[in-house]
Amino acid sequence: MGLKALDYETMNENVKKVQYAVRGELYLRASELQKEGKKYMKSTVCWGSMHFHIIFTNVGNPQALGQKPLTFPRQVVALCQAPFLLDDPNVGLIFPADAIARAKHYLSLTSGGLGAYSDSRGIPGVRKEVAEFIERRDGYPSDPELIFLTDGASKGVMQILNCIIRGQGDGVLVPVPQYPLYSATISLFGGSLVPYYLEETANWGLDVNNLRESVAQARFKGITVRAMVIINPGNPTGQCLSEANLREILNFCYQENLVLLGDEVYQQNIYQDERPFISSRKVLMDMGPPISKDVQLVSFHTVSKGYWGECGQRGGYFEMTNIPPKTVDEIYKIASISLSPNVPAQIFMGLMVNPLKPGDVSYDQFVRESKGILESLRRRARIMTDGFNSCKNVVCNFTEGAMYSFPQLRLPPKAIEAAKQAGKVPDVFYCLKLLEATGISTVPGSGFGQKEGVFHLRTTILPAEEDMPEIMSSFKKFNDEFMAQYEDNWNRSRM
Ligand code: DCS
Repeated sequence: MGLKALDYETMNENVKKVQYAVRGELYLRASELQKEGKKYMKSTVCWGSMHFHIIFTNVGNPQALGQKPLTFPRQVVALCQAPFLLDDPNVGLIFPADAIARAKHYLSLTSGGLGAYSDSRGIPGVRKEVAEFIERRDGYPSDPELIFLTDGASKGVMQILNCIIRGQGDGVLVPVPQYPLYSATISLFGGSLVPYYLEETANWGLDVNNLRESVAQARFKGITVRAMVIINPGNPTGQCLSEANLREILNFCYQENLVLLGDEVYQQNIYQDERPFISSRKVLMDMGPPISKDVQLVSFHTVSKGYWGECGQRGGYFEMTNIPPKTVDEIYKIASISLSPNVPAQIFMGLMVNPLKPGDVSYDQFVRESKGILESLRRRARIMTDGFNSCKNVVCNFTEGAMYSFPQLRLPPKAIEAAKQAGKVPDVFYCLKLLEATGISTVPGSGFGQKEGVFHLRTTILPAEEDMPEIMSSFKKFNDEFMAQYEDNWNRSRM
């Protein structure tokens, strides 16, 4: 019998090519160690001086690291999930009046409650709430017909890239370092990734001259560059783009005829005051015609980030600007193949874009909870940056936004040699040793892309604030010993 379609040798090569480091080798090893650690704990054996316990800082998954969900949205969705509670005479004893009212509102927007498919673009009433949010945020009207709700921002990004990439000759400009959703999806759809490098010494800023250079090189290879991705605030780099920079980018897209994909999932995660978040769409509209009427823009948002951190709910949206109606119809058709985005997640999205107002019964609690999370993230961003910068051979830009710290590791040549001998990329080697020594599970910089010969790791800033000092001191102890060990060897071998 010959090979079958799902035998490894014959399956779709694009699938095999995909790499996704956030759940890659390091994550798998951390999961194994966690299982082993549990065994140790059961037999009350300690590993080193303390129980070995894995700190998963590889994924921006706040609630997995102990962040409590906001109370109000959970109350509303609980009532939507169990609408019979609304008929219970005691419901008012457990749920506040505004949660009850909001649950009734969302149920009235659905056709059959949370157990029924919605329109494939999402519930019209929720898309209207998203449009109103965008209008309040940017000061320009937004059309609900051009907003699609999705299962997390990821699904939206995949849908749009699918519509752009026709084959290997089509290129998409992607920042390096980047969140591997982009590299992985471009591989999956058989397109070409065209990298543009962010400037580490300029706090991961984006230099338009680098873009020109990248496009020129791609064209030389026969690639048609069709779109450009920006991640603002950046993952893994944490930088916030200034308004002036966004203008340059939009001008560039206009001149080069590129669709701009604006990944703005971290728009609420800002930890400095010099560069508040400004959306690509607002800047585009501010620029006026002809640019504002010409540049095609798709912007993405999610309920997974911000102070919501509702990653498991899988709620997102994208908004299209200057996309012709016939294309929108095609995108609708493709969305219809999956029938409907998650309906409970759509309610979370509605609640995120249409939050409580002063005077609502639950308002004070909501503000207390959300401010508490954001202020703590701001402090944690500082603790991490300072911690990394106090380590030997480590330099780290401040996390201006998003949820990550991305320190550079200046690995001694002997460490690079040792990695080679172990058959590992140097930063993978470092991160594995870090994991084994401390339980801190990070992602090597190579998973996001970085300049040749330069090494990083990515960690989230999400571990509980009270655990941070201990995590950073255990990191420092490991790092300084690691660096000293390989520097010593290096110096000795040169003597
Ligand atoms: N865009 C960026 C820049 C992201 O960082 C993520 C998730 C997404 C989109 C997709 O999020 P949702 O599909 O949940 O809306 N970030 C991953 C990361 O780097 N760590 O955790 C998840």
